[in-house]
Amino acid sequence: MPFALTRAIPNTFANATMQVATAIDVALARTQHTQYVSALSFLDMVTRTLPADDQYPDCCFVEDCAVIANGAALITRPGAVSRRGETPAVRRALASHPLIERIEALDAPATLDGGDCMHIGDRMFVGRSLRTNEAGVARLRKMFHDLTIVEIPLAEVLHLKCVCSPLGEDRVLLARGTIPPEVFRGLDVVLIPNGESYAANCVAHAGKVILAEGYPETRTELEQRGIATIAIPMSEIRKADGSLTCLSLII
Ligand code: CIR
Repeated sequence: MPFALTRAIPNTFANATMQVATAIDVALARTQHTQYVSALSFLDMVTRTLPADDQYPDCCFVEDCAVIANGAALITRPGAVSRRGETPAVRRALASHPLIERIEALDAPATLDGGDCMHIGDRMFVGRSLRTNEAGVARLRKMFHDLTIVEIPLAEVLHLKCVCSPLGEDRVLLARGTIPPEVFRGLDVVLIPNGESYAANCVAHAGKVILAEGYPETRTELEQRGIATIAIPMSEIRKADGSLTCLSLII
């Protein structure tokens, strides 16, 4: 059974880095986070939620703190200085997990956010964003030398997974008009309208998907392929420029 690590919403969440809308309702964000954790159970995952740390308003976005593949975890050095102190708690939690055999950490000047990394099959796609630099990508290559690392230049979005996410081992969900589909050669690319690009970030496992509420065309695209969906409200998480994958690290 897969394991998902999450971290609670801190009291300081309204001060999150890179907000895309104002007036975050922290209490509502907590309700939405609880719904997210319950939805992970719909995907048959075992969950563990770390306590929040009010020193770090973005600490619920654990995805950015590590990249996990094939039993190895690379602890990142987040691109936003305000987020660098989030990683030790995540490292401790991963270190005690029986499926993690190797843990290494990024050193300065490298920066890398987990939201820029997407592992599908024998490839790891990595976005070169404002958060992930060349040294970060080089370290990723070294750590995951058994995978083919495919670098994707990014503009206009915070992270790679703002516009795409894995739908299993051979399929990817992608917002039309963002990354050229040819980048995902050999995969079944499920294109969704650019107007629904927020829904391109979903959490998939075992033929089921959690997606953000309010994206009917994406939901239909998925269900037409026989994928069971659960849609959850994400309004407050989104205001902090967060989406579904950002809230968990899955082993
Ligand atoms: C940040 O600016 O880092 C946070 N407010 C949002 C992080 C979202 N994480 C993700 O997409 N992986």
